[in-house]
Amino acid sequence: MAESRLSRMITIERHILMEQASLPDATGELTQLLYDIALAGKLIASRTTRAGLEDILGAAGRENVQGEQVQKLDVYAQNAMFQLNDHTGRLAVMASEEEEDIIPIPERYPKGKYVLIFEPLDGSSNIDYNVAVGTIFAIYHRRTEEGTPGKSEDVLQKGADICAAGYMVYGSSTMLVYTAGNGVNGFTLDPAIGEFLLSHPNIKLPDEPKYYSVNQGYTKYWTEGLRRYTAWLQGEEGNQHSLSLRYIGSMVADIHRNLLAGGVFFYPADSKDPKKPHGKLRLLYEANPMAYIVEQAGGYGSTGLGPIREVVPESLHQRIPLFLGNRDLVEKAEEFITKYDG
Ligand code: FDP
Repeated sequence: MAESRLSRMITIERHILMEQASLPDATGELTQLLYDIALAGKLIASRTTRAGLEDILGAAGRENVQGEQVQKLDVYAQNAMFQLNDHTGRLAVMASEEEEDIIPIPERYPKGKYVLIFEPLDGSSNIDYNVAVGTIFAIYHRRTEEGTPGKSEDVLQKGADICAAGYMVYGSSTMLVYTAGNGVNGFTLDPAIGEFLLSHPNIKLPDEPKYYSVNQGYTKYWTEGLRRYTAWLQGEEGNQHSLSLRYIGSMVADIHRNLLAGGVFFYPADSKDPKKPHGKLRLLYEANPMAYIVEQAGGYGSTGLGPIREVVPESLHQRIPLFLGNRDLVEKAEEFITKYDG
């Protein structure tokens, strides 16, 4: 008898459990943690699709028609990620792009063996314009003693030590893309049944890339190496091929597109703001998880001088230049930077 379509349907829960079964030492805790993050993603997705309505129904800080406090979306996303994960006993500590310090697990709850680092709402300056935004997360094993409250050293780990990472993108549909070191898989939220269903198994960057993505409005703040590299992407500087430019300005959405279509996303160091000599994006919340995902899909993540995931973090909100995408395109950036800016 032919296999039915329903029996081929793989929910994220089933997929994570299948991955867990292939790891002999797995206890199921990472599985549960990923599932809680997926649930936070569903909650955030349901809010992002109502973003404009919340404005009509009540401004942030006031009550909406249901008598609830209306929160800004980034505050809501922060709370969803925190509150779904603070009490489960799976985490030692958390850190978020939205919070200045590490986020301890409240005293009354048990402390677990994992560390969760997240960017609750990436691309938030786009929300008012109905452009896709996202949530990014990275999971590490704690370094400090089990059962005790987690510390900064649990959070300040190299990207090379990540054990799982992913993102949710709230776009024309909501997708969750994650890797636990065994390839990258993408799930699309079916709003009718409230489940993430496997829609993009084993994502690999296509060999023939299509796009380059950068805020080219900042060209005048760039080094010579960066300008020449961008010209190379446009089919100059001895390159026979040119790529198309696509830049949304929402990192998750930009990288998601390039992951599926092939290409390179970069947010380099520039001289625009002397207070930000290393660009805008954060090592812990954005660069490391995205580099891990891109590398699991066959690509490469670089600072322009070497692998992002080898950088030893010095502070929680450290910024870093980044180049992410097809390996040959990223290595070319390193080549230009070394040659002209080194
Ligand atoms: P946003 O400030 O809207 O949260 O994380 C920062 C980020 O967005 C990225 O998502 C995005 O790629 C970048 O900033 C856009 O910055 P520019 O406007 O400087 O290009």
